[in-house]
Amino acid sequence: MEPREKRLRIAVQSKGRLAEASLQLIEQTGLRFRRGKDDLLLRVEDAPIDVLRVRDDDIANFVAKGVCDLGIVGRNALEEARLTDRIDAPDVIAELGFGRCALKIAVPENVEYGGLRDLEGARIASSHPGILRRYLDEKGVRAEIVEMSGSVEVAPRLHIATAICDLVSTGATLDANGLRAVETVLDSEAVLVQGGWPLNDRLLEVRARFLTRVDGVLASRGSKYIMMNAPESALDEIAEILPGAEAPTVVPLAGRPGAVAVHAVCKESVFWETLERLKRAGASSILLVPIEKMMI
Ligand code: PRT
Ligand code: ZN
Repeated sequence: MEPREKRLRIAVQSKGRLAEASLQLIEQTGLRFRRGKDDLLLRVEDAPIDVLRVRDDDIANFVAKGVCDLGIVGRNALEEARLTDRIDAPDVIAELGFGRCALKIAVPENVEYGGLRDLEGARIASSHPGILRRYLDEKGVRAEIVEMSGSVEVAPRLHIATAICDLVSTGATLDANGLRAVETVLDSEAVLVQGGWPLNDRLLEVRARFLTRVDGVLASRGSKYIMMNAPESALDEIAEILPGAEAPTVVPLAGRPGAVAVHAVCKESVFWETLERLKRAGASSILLVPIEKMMI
């Protein structure tokens, strides 16, 4: 086995909501590894990188303590680890656009709620006591927090608490348990974090290359390439319609004076309505294609 400092370590969730999307992101940067279902450590084939698969609750700690160099974790778990384990939180270097959810306070549907003051003296069950405590302190609300690591939504029915504070994505769990969200404590999504531990020159380069590629993957995910033909006179109007496009490429069309081909990268969503507006402005043969890779 090579000494630890010869390979970069990236921590990801082993099983759960972030697991698949995290591995996919790493694969899209061009790294290849064999995925054994229960492997705790995936060795990248042609780069000195290991992917460590752990519980999401451990990721922030591992990166903070230098056990891993990078990690993919929910902002909620990162923030909770910072507040309850009092770690020096690793830096967030990218928001990854998956694992979106929000930490919310919810009360039973049949209970009246007129604002935060109604939580004064309440007992709130939560999977994120550190974040909830900070929120309540900031708002000047004194309430008791009952820490629960799972099934928080059953707490009111079991008379463990009168309110809950848990992660919500679709809201179906709240509905199914007769609860309604009344306050948003934190918006969250998966983030890429980096620790501050020193690396040798080679690994610094490996990390920099990986991070550049992650930027490229994220940029290409949100972008599309659009192509069309148009009369030159419509160029200003077309440039205004194109969402998030900088400096389109304009090329004259052979044998068609006054007509051009317009190519552009759109960094925002392109809807059918956008294409219809382009057509009304005079564009034709409009093609919208996904971008596979992008280096920025
Ligand atoms: O085993 P390990 O400790 O790694 O996994 P875990 O069970 O602690 O975590 P997991 O896989 O449930 O969640 C990992 C991360 O996914 C969280 O830290 C969040 O950053 C993110 N995430 C996104 C969510 C949700 N959406 C989510 N909906 N985490 C949990 N939930 C739960 C929530 O707790 C509630 O029970 O889903 C239920 C609510 O979902 P809806 O869709 O009914 O609103
Ligand atoms: Zn967990």
